Amino acid sequence: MTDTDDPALCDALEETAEAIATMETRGAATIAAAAAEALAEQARETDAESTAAFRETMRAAGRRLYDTRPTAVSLPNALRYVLGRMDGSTVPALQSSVVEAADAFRTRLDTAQDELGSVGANRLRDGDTVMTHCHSTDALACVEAAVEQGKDVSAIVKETRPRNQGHITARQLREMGVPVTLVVDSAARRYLDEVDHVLVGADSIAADGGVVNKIGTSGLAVNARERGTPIMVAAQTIKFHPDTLTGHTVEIEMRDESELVSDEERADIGDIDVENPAFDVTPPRYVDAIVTESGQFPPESIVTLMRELFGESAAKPWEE
Ligand code: RI2
Repeated sequence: MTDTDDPALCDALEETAEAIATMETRGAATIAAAAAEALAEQARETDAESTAAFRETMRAAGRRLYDTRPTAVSLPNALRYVLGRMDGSTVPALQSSVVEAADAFRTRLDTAQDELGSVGANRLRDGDTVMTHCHSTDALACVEAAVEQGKDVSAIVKETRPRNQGHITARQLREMGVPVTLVVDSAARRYLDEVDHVLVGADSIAADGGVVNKIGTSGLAVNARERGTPIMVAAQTIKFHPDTLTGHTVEIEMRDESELVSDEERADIGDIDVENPAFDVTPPRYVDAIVTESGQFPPESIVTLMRELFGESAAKPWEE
């Protein structure tokens, strides 16, 4: 919710923040695009009469969006990109700078995903089977590019409890013409022998090459390593978490307990604790390649690319 001292925000921004918090809008890249567009809407619909008031409203908009989901770093990276380019000595000039930055950001996201897809597709051979976890537009871009290259690819899709985002993956793969086998999460190990690549996305990538992704990714990666199945992570550089360059850890989002068990079922079971972490961290030693729009990298070398992109730390223009 908005801090009571914060300026009022437009309906479109409030609706976007709510949609991200409830996961109606989800997936790290999609969240980033929606956040940038919401900032543009806020800039267009401003009733600020001074440049100071405009800047304060935009910072409040940034804080409202920032607070929605803590783990996907694409969200603060989107805010950083757009608010960091807010510039001008009049309100109309400031408005234009935000709208233009949001447009440029969204274009960059689309381009980056296409470029990443081409890189990832080169790792897939004709006849390969991938195993997916959750739903990642970056991961699916790799399969789509491989299909466009004329390769036959099939998929074993984990349903991904508790929210079953695997169903979205299954539907989108079918739309590409990819044969899909849906399995429960706990069946993954049984099928790893039939799989050529584990292919997942990421919500954040840490400076040490650790991959923060949907809960269950780390167990899948450990099992895949034991079976000798390569693990490929598709993640645009917008997923790189700049705070991890200075020793911070990535906060893992804990979601509502009712996603696991309804109140009725819970009452029936008896007095239990329930925990619902949305993400986990896969250590870099279990990851074979991180595929980005700038090429593929072993996880250990990600820190070099991160320093090039962010320097040693990253500003938080929504806090200034
Ligand atoms: P793209 C999702 O999280 C999944 O963990 C997925 O791997 C990741 O976002 C990246 O998605 P959630 O929003 O950016 O479903 O690749 O909690 O689309």
